[in-house]
Amino acid sequence: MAALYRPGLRLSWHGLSPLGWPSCRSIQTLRVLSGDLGQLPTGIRDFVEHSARLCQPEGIHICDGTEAENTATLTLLEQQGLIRKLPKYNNCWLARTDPKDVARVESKTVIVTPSQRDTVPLPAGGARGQLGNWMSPADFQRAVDERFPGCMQGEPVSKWPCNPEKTLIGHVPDQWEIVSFGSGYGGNSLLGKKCFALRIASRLARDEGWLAEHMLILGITSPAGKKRYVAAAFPSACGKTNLAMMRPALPGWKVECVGDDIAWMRFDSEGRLRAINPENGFFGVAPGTSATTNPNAMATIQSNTIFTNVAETSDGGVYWEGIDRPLPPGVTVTSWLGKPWKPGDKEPCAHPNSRFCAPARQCPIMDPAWEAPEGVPIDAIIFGGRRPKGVPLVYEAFNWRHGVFVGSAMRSESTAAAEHKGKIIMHDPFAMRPFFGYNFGHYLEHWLSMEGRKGAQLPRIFHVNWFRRDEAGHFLWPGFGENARVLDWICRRLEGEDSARETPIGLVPKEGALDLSGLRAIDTTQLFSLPKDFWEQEVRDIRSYLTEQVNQDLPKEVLAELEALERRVHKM
Ligand code: SAT
Ligand code: MN
Repeated sequence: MAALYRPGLRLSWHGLSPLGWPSCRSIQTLRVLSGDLGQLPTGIRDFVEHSARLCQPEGIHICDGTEAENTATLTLLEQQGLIRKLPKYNNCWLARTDPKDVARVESKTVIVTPSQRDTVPLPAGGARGQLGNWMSPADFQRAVDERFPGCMQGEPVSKWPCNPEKTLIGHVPDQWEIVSFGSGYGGNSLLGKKCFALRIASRLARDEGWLAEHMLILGITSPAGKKRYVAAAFPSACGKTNLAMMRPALPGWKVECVGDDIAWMRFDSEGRLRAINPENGFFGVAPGTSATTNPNAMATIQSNTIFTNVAETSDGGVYWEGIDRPLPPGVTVTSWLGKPWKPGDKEPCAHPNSRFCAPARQCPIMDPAWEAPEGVPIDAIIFGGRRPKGVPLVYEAFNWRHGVFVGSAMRSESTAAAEHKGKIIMHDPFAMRPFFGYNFGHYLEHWLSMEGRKGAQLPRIFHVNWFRRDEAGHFLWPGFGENARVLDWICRRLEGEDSARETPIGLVPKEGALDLSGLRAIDTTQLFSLPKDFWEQEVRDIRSYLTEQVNQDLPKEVLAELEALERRVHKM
């Protein structure tokens, strides 16, 4: 799998890329199987022709985005044995990837700029940088020369063409260019997603004064009919899709979905922050998705959906851990590895990062404005993570600057969406660690600069944690639809309600301010407790992370917020 991508924004092609693509080995006639090269804008045509001469595919297909094209592509993939039909549903398909090609590969994802510091901060004391990978233009050129010439020649040998040893996902922000080699997995190969809509777009956003963020967008309407929109950043596989499609457990509330993964946000002429979802569908984690945890996702994926690395039932359906659906008598399961599987087996039937890919318009609760070009007005930004200990259910930042610090200090249990192993608490500032398109210190400056924008009505910033556990390891909060109770408190805070009390880390709901009616035995004392020893350790960890990793590029405002938190925690 090799892909070259140039977003069509302000496309330019200089004949020879400034990086200097490898020279073509032979100038053969290009075989266009479908579409008309002559109809393409000159820049795109040059790019296609150059890429084809480089990679030497047997033919070129120019996409037209029609339903007929979609059907023909699915049929071709089925004939080649790459996908199989799931007869239980309407136009649903199963793809089993090479077991070595199942997640994003952060270690092989690079940003190419002449100066290293434009891409990443230089860590203190020679520590290994954790905020992205920089590659020099010369090294990148060599890497491209090694991989691309003739890479599309001949028949693919394996059913799932990939090249894990040579995988490389390169971004050249100065040219708005993405070069991906060796992986067919979502975030590595759907280049409009993380590569463009986050990494390249975050750089564009910095240059042009807007924000490209790893955030869901949802609309929430109160029983009184007041509608608000919020954007929320959580690391991958932390329940963003579940929150974006939530069925509120509180009577009278309505949630509508604008997007579940990426938000592009800019201030309009009235100073309101407006957000659009740049995606057309959902690429959600299958395990854990069920009629209980996310009924709207389950409704969305009944038709026109491609499943990857889930298990298959003998009656032509799908299956995964946490689907919460007993197997009908006589129905057997084949695992994502194509092996017989039965409940109780040690290995999971679906890969933990197995996915569904479905059109957004099929979600029963898409917001009427989800495709509105002007975007929806954002009143609150929510940060969150998977924190088993110490971090309360919800708190509000004191102000924008404190909120930016809260985003910079985000941490979460590691995710199956990347190659990390085991459950460790990882720093994931703004849930953007794998997706920054430029130096994180400069990104922080950019966020801080929003405060100085004339007329900007800054959204309020909150932090949530649905995942706190008690001593015995049980979740202290039921989560899912019950999270509407937290959104209710957030909405009341936005209305100006005096329902918060100050703590050293931020503003938490006053006693009784969180609507817990109808919920059994919630231990709010534990849920909101702030153990001093935990927070002392937390600020130590945040300090060593920010000072070591962001080092010289850490804005003084963020350092000042950290020091203020240290002082408040010290006095606890
Ligand atoms: O892994 S993907 O980038 O395809 C999806 C995600 O992490 O949100
Ligand atoms: Mn994501």
